[in-house]
Amino acid sequence: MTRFSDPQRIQRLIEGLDRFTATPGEGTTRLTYSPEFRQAADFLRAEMESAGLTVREDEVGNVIGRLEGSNPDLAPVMIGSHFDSVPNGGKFDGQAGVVAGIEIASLFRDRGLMPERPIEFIGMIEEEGTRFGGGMVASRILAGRLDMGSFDALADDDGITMAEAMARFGLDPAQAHRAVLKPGSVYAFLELHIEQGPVLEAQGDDVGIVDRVVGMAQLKVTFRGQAGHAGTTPMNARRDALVGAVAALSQLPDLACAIGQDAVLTVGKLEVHPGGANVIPDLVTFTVDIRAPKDEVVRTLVERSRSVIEQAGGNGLTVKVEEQLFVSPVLLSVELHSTLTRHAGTLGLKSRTMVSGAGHDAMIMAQFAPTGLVFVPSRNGISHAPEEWTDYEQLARGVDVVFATVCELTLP
Ligand code: HGY
Ligand code: MN
Ligand code: MN
Ligand code: MN
Repeated sequence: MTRFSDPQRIQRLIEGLDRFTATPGEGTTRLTYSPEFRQAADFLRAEMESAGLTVREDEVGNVIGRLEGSNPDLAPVMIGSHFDSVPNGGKFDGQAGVVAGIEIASLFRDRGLMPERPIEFIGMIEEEGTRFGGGMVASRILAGRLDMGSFDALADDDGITMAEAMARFGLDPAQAHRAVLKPGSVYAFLELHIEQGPVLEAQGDDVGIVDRVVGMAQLKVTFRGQAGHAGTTPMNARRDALVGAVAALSQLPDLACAIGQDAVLTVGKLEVHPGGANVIPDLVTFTVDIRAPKDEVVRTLVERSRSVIEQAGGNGLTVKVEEQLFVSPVLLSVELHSTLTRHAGTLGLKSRTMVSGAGHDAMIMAQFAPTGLVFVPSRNGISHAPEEWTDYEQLARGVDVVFATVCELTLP
């Protein structure tokens, strides 16, 4: 079996990056523009430079390394993923794809390979949306699919807008529009990502070559009532925001079960304000994450969720439903899918075509440039948790598939 990449080098990068977390010992928590994020960006810059790349940070904080081509005017192949995380997540989600890029850059350096077409290696911000909501923010900016006014609208749980957070990070939000890529400025986008599911491991496959990504929507719901004393306010005189929210929450999962068609619905974030045991809550916010392979199923589930939520309002409670993200199902490049599959075969690897139930920057970039997405196995299918794991040998095999494909796309 042909092998190119070095599992030990990959391990050193993954473990090096994993030092930068707000929750050491309890998984990876790296919010965009946080101190840990700055340290991780500095680490990536240093590693990209030692891999022989010229490195810049763009106007929104993406870290981009460039390997110049003998024909620098050609649109580059871009390889990468994100290096922000969910709360208490794993050290492979997104990071494996950024590390894969650096390993590929090292392979080009070690082998003295001079591409004709330039190659760019990117570590992206805010794919998870953990801090500012929605998600896939970097790729939506790059692909020109995020309104530039969003930076004043998106805010974290402390009310710090993305624009303010950018300024504190040393960026100028007024310059963010310069991060938007010109149409045609990326020849192809390739992302390596952990599967985050059980299929590859269960089937004994080495890699998954993704041909489509399910559609997804994310809602932010706010119930507003009146705070009050838990002991002196009669039950019939309350405007308890939590009662309204619970009435809605108790019905939402059944909507997904009823519609079927592989639809899923998750309420992952729930905040009760002010959070005192003896205070009637005046404000409850929660998120609703909806996904399905078919666009109309996502749309229907969003609408049904919205009406259940709104019906739980009234009786003195006001309800607000904000749609923070809506991305239709995406088909990835058929040509890149077959190139990646062919190289997996040539490398003696077992591959399978897969649909992705997880959203990825690739699903946004696929609307901007031919895009390929390669999965490597996740142990027990676990992700978005500290137990997330992929053997470095397995990761190296995925890197080899991307490396062989990048060579085909860029070498003279
Ligand atoms: O939510 C997702 O599917 C991805 O992890 N952002
Ligand atoms: Mn994730
Ligand atoms: Mn991810
Ligand atoms: Mn992703």
